[in-house]
Amino acid sequence: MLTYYNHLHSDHEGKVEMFRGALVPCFEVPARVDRVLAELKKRKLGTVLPPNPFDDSALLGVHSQRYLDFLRGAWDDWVALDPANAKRDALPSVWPVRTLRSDVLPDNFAARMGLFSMDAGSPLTDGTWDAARAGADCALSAALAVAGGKRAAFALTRPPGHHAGADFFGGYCFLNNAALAAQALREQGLERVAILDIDYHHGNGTQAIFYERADVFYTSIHGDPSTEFPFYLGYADELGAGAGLGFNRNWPLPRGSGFEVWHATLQQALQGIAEFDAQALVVSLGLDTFVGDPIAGFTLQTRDFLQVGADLARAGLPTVFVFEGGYAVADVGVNAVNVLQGFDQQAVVNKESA
Ligand code: OKP
Ligand code: ZN
Repeated sequence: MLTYYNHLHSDHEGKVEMFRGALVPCFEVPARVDRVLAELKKRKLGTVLPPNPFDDSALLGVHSQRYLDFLRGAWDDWVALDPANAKRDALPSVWPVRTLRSDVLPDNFAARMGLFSMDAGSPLTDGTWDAARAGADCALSAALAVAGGKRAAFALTRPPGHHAGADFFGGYCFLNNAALAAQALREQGLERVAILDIDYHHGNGTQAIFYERADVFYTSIHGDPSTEFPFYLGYADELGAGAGLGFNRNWPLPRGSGFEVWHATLQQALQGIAEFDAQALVVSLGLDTFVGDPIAGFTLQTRDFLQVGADLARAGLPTVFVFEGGYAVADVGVNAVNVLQGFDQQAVVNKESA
């Protein structure tokens, strides 16, 4: 598996997130990606490369200019408020909900943090921009490799991306790597791109970015938003809007669901991708469906991830994998690489029987 590894990922290292009224240690830690890299190397699963650099303009197909300008300068603005902030993560605490204005850009930093975010669980740090920006390069590099004829490529990066919208961060995400990959595939001339999101959490950012478009089909299997983050999106009745009507499909499952029901649902999601007649596939690869995940509620086992990879390969599409969640740090490497190895093994079988 051709892997683009974000060598700057550990520059983003949040200390705390707001959870149930307390600041608790972050779940989204650098060791997550370190584990995946170590397991890839242990199994000698293909080549690991640094990303190719892309111009900031490559982000504008997905994110707004004013959001990118905010994110690039946010840490310096935070420290300018008070030099002591250099030792503290920046977290938002106020948001423009219904009836408040989000068209005006406030000068106040806290106000801008709230304007461009959705939760208080996503600390912004000294290295957040550099890490997220290099992650975007990984996703774009993987997309270009696949557009250029590679069967598959993997963007191994953090922070994750699928909760980040066109102009907001949240759910540990800052730049939407999967959306960037899908948009890059479109710009390389692939007419219909499918995004399959198998993270435990619904990818609200990705869905919203493509909600009114017919050229990118988003489908996701996730914990029921009625009880699970991100709560305010991810229901089964969200089918797309305008030209995008019919090009969004959600598969919420109750907390506690196991592999049998999850796997049957995967077949339905893949069927939707086949009916859409996708020319390429982007997989938002979250491993937080694992039974041991500390912040999620499905019960997939380590061996199940091999099967998941094989099923994805059977779809027969050029595939970009983008690393998302998975917080059982000791297991996330084996689980992620099981998907990739399952995919590679099945891809060989496909080829031989073609
Ligand atoms: C990001 B990704 C736990 C609260 C949950 C948000 C979860 C974001 C998950 N303390 N906070 O989809 O894996
Ligand atoms: Zn998740």
